Amino acid sequence: MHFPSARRLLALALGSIALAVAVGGCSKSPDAPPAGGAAQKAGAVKIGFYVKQPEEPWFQLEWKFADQAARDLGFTLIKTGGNDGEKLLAAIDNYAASGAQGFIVCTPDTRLGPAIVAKAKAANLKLIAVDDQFLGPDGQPMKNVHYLGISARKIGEEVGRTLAAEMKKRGFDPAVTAVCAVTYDELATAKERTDGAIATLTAAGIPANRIFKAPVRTTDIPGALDATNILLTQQPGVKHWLVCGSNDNLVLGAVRALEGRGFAPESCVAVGINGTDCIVELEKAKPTSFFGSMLLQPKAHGYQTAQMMYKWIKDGVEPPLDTRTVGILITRENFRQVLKEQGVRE
Ligand code: FCA
Repeated sequence: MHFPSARRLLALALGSIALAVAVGGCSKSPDAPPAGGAAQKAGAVKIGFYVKQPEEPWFQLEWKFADQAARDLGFTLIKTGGNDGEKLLAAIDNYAASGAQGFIVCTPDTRLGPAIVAKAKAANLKLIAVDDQFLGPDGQPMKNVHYLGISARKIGEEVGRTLAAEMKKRGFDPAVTAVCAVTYDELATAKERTDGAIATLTAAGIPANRIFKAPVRTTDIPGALDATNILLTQQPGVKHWLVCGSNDNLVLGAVRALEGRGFAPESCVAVGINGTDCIVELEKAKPTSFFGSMLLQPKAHGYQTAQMMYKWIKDGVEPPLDTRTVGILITRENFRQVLKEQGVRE
């Protein structure tokens, strides 16, 4: 993930607003045919769907379910992705130019919230934020922007409970057991998840000085592998690690780091979040330290957001401002069944 300086962010935002005014101005003109040309039917609904990390199975599933909504309801979906604020701002121009009436977005940087809102308004595009809630100039969540996300704290707490229960079940000696929380505190939903896990592990009796954070620089498996390796070097005495993180990939990176250091799979317990990016891991013939994951609801995040947007555009039905989804624990024992029940897998 990129961290543009405050000045660069401002320049980006101002530039994009000017552009949006120009583009919005054109597409609103009653005389000009909408860009997209003759192929576009009058009144046809077009919806953009931007995701920050299109390589993550989580986001691929969101798109897959949004595509399903497009087929069921009969609208055109324009999918764009990339972990780059400039790419997102350009995509919004493109949605407007193609005659879309709204878009759903998981932004690469939540601090771009005010710029995204300004651009959407100028181009007369309806807007729903998914997964990552926008932050206002005061650093607080923009509660006036429609949002669908997870109950991050509660889901994190469930991760913590699962880790504490496994520690007990396996009889780990508390003197040589510690927590590795792979964190990305720059993103509110990510921080709430690991804070929740840490809070329940603390309540379960793990002392604060046995809880370590491994902050990532990039939110992917290599980023988590690097962050965890630093921690493992600093704490050579730990025999059993309880691993939590803000999503599957960060926890998988930690599991790979533990393997690299020779930890036996059963000597550590790792629990992810998403449940969509760890299926290959759970399918491995030999168990790894990756015990399970909190499966989220990609269908709600993809299909439901697209449906909300469609109804808003077509029938003027405004979606609720804040919708939160829950998670279910999947493990090697139940994942096939639960993924099926939840419609994630056939
Ligand atoms: C964030 C994470 C994703 C997913 C989503 C619900 O955007 O980066 O992996 O957990 O929230």
